[in-house]
Amino acid sequence: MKTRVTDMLGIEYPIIQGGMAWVAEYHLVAAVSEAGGLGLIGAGGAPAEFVREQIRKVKERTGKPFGVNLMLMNPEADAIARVIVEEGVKVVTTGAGNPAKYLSAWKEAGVKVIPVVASVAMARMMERAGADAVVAEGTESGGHIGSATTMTLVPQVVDAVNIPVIAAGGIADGRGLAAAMMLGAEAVQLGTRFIVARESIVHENYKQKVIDARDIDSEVTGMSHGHPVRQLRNRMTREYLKQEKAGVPFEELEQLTLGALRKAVVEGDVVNGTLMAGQIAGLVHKEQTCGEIIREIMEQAEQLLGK
Ligand code: TUI
Repeated sequence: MKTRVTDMLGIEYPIIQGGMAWVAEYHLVAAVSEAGGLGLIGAGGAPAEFVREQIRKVKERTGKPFGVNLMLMNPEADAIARVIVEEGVKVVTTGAGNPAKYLSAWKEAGVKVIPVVASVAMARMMERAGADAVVAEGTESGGHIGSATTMTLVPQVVDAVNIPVIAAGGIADGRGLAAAMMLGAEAVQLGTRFIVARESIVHENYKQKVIDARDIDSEVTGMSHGHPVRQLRNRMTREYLKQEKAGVPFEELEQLTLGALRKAVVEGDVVNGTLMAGQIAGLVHKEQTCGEIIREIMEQAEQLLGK
């Protein structure tokens, strides 16, 4: 299934891994890339030098293409943008903001730039700024989200830009990949299914929560203050939503979530931690290696698309 995205990135299959903070570290990234997809280091809120180490560790494990996801609200975003160039990273995706100020430096260094967008306007702006592709991410996704669904966003972005579009949000199997192709996407980005990958260092408790989740088990916190984050329902979301409804200010609510993603991923605290995951968690039933996940998705999609 060759597309402009597989050609541009030099990957075997049109599957890229979401840049999940704490989750997408070098073990997962190298495993996804080795399996023929594109692994992406999730810089999240990490310091620049940590990201540099991660890049070097991925290079020790695989000679295949991989990238870095830069979360633009990271206070060290400028420094990470430089590390990406210094370490010769070939692909960058960005999230939670507008990466325009880094584009010229990245383009000069030959880095392929793929901003994650949640609207047609942002996709157009990124194409004009020189982006090589965009990820159109629907509200079904885990983590920080926009409001349009994948089904509505992807074809509208496809019609609005000439650069390739990668679909994200609510995709976890071959049916999702086939559907995304039908909407005009040239690859898909998956997060939730890779949380439970065998090579993912996510704590067993968090993986089990994803595996046990049903279709309606995610909540969106932070909607009222413009920072909507999708995560699995637990005591943390109940408390957050209760306080949010009562009008507790953003700064105080932030105290609740400080360090909560780390707590979930590293410590396995599924009660007070933030269990970011997409609505498709209900479709994710077991832990598998990245190779098994990618092969299964490709076989199913190829059959459906008659390839
Ligand atoms: O970035 C993501 N997903 C994320 S980032 C993240 S870390 C975090 N943790 C707690 C609170 C907030 C963030 C967890 N998940 N996905 C890509 C994405 N980008 N989704 C939506 C957007 C987006 C939103 C607005 C992109 C651009 C944008 O434009 C803003 C502007 O500056 O115009």
